[in-house]
Amino acid sequence: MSDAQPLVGLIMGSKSDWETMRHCADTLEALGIPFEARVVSAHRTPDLLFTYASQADSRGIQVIIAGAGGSAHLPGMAAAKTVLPVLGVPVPSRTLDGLDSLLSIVQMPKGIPVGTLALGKAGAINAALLAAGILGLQRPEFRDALMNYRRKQTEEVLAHPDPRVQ
Ligand code: RP5
Repeated sequence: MSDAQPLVGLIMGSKSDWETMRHCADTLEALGIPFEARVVSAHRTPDLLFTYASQADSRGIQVIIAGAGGSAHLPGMAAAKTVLPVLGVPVPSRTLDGLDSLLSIVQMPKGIPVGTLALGKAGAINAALLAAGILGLQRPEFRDALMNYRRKQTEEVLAHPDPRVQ
């Protein structure tokens, strides 16, 4: 992680979410986007969540990415305390395979939006890419990093057209 002012606040409900959310952190790092990573639980540390979400804007955070599993209130409650864009990543749960996480994050009532990504690793990576797109509206270096990421991804597919060859 760099010493630069974090632009993305990457929060998650538990240390156990890191196995999924580290893919988001890796992608932000690859794109050169400064971020901070914190465990902030809607249920176990509700006061910390309120403080974090309500102060993020004034601390210079521009996008919040919130990953949570089970009865996953973290993204929605964070969104309730800030007008920053909040991207929600449903983390696979042990009992219901993450369907609980997905439904509790995606099904926000009107008025307080959460941009919900796919369940698990794909959502974690895509949250970072979407954050790059948002930040890239003002910061051309992040837009360029995103375009470069996608160009490499396309080249990688085109370079290996035969699915039987590793
Ligand atoms: C949620 O409860 C977390 O986001 C996590 O996905 C889930 C389980 O947490 P642990 O019991 O593993 O700490 O708050």
